[in-house]
Amino acid sequence: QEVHAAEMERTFIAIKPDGVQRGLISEIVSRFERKGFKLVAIKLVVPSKEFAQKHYHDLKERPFFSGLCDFLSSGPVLAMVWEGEGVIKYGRKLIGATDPAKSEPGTIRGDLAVVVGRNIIHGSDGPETAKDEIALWFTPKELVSYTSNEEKWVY
Ligand code: FUP
Repeated sequence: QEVHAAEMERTFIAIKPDGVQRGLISEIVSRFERKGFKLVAIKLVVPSKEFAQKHYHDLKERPFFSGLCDFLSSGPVLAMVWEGEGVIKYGRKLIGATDPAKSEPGTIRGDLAVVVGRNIIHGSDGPETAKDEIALWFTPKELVSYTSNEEKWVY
């Protein structure tokens, strides 16, 4: 089966400051890698509060909005773009439910987090937000185009 890179779906995934501080980068990145998804952009950044507010603009009416934005801007965030068939939906599946108390064991939040305010990772929830979030966090030049040797075995 031939799948062309141009048709491939992309999603924005970020390890939040708690995940970075806890040393969970390699654990989380490896779950996406081993699944067969392809990393096309990655960088470590400390977002400003204004930037965090842009990222979470959909939640601005929620009572936890300010605390959430303070938290996201409190330290380094590992921002990434992952590519692959169905990566938006399946990325959410790998991540697990928003509240780690409800996420299944085997998921990232289910295995590695306890409370909703420190749920270690973000993943785009649909094609529109994926597009917007990738554009917010990365310039087009930062999205690297390459052929991974594994691709012909994944697809
Ligand atoms: P998710 O897409 O799973 O990250 O969930 P949401 O977009 O609904 O929420 C974004 C972030 O807000 C969560 F990761 C954690 C925080 N949050 C709270 O702190 N309290 C809540 O009740 C819900 C979300």
